[in-house]
Amino acid sequence: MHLKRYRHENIQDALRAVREDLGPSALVMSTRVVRVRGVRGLFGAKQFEITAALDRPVMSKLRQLDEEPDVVPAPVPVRQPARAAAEIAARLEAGGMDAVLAREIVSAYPGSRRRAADPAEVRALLVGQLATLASTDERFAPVEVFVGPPGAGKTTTIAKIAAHERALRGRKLALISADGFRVGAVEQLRLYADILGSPFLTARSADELESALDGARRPLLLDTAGRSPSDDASRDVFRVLAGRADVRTHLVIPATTPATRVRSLFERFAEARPSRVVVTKLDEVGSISPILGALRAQGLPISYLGTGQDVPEHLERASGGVLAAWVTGDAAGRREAVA
Ligand SMILES: Nc1nc2c(ncn2[C@@H]2O[C@H](COP(=O)(O)OP(=O)(O)OP(=O)(O)O)[C@@H](O)[C@H]2O)c(=O)[nH]1
Ligand SMILES: [Mg+2]
Repeated sequence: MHLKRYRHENIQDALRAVREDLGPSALVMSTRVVRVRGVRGLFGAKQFEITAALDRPVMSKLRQLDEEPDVVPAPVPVRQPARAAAEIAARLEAGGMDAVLAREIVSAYPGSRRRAADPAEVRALLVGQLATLASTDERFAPVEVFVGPPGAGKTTTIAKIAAHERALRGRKLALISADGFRVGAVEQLRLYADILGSPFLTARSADELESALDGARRPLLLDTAGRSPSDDASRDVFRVLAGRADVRTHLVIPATTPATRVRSLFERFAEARPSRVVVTKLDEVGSISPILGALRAQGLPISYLGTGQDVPEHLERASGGVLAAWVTGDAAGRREAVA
């Protein structure tokens, strides 16, 4: 596979350079803002960098979304005498895990073996228990909707998912922005659609949304406005979506949300009827554990994890293995090792 990087002052120029150099079948692997090399960079000058590939790549650096991560042995040191159940629970709690969840995980461990807890077995237990917090969706719903508080990472998550799908399966998912009033917000998604060659539509009213949903090919990803869920425009969007059977709605929550605020966030977005949760900004917190406990109480499975700003690299599909890696700190360690 032929990978090349293009750096320009703005993303349109970078994109044009990709197309001129590699042709229309070029595949955009990632986009990011980087500091300009040399003296200008010292003064804070930035450029857009696009990494593009010529043919359909083997995604060697990207983890396949459906793939379980290679499970690294748990960093539970083997110690004699072996750790008892209470100690394992205490360790999980010390990592910030909600006490109820920690005790529940440990209580699933066979009582007779608790005094001789084998690290690999504890790890397997953790994976098994955390798998209950992850969604098991193998396919896209016809309409995948993303709602959530301002700046949660809705648009970025959509771009990451669409880019993965394009890279892994060559499929161009349609993107719709129901954020029609905020020019900048529309342009952000339009730009990603342009980069990926995805069909793109905007909707500024309930009627426009109905016809966009009816007209666009499936599966499609729908971006919503980062405004209060109780304002009229948001309600219009939620009303249209509530009337449709082909919709799956993800509530996007930054991992930086205090656990005590998770419940009120769910209440605020109840009208949007989310059935999945996306947890973003995992790279910005010390531990995933506090928010996991809070999410578990809400009973909605986690679909994706946002683990940084880069599109599409910083996205993982939630699974028991992935969540366990974030709980134990292995995932963050791996991320730093790659960076
Ligand atoms: N560190 C980090 N930043 C993220 C992540 N996901 C998104 N962001 C950043 O968060 C900021 C907001 O992301 P958007 O995708 O625009 O968020 P949004 O929910 O669409 O925002 P509104 O449409 O304004 O409500 C951007 O600077 C993103 O790069 C993540 O997983 N980690
Ligand atoms: Mg947005």
